[in-house]
Amino acid sequence: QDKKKEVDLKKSIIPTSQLEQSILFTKPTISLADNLRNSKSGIIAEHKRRSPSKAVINQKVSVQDVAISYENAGVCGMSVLTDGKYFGGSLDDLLLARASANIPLLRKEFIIDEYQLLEAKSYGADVILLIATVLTRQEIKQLSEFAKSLQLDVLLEVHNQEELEKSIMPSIDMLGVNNRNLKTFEVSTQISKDLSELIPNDFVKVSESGISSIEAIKDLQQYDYQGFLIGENFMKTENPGESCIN
Ligand code: IGP
Repeated sequence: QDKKKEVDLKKSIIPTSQLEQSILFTKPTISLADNLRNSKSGIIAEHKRRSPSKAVINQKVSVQDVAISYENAGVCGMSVLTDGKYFGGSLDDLLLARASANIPLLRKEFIIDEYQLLEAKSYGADVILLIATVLTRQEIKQLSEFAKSLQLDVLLEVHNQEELEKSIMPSIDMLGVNNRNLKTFEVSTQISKDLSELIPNDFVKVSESGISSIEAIKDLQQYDYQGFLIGENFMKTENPGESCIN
């Protein structure tokens, strides 16, 4: 597996002990879950240059400008893609976003190893994403408990009932339903609506992907969603933060 090799390689370049000594490692985190519970809009705005389903979204605007404009727009948090291969992101993007905005930052990555959580923390993340499709229940438990020990919030992403049922545990803060099927790239908010009543109320519910209108958000709010993860719709414009307000 490519990701595994990449993680093993990085472990030998920057050892764990060095990550733990970084200045950001000791910085208190800001809770995205708390922000979403106290917000009306519930927007989590994403920085995304490209994706497997869309070659180029925005290669021009800098991650710093995006972070500043999202913060000014009053979003609850920002998601930063750090995967290079499929999304053209990097950990440097996370660091630059951290230097530019004082809002909760989500490290958007395919996480399979505790090392990536130490990286997330030392590059300034407040929140991490775990994707149920690629993890067993045991792995979800181990990674989420480790994230909580680092004071990171945990957003767990599911796409169907089976993934949801295997993922329910106290170390998860937010449950995200991805409206995009990662295998077929098909997008429909119906999946968020269908799974809503199966998500226990102690989790903050987040609807992810393919959201492009206020109407869609209002509709999902009827199903108890408090968070809305939006990337392409903001990033495809020249000024992502401005499109956030309109
Ligand atoms: C944002 P959109 O359709 O608004 O650009 O989607 C976000 O939900 C999407 O980028 C995403 C994602 C992921 C990317 C959701 N889960 C997992 C990579 C990996």
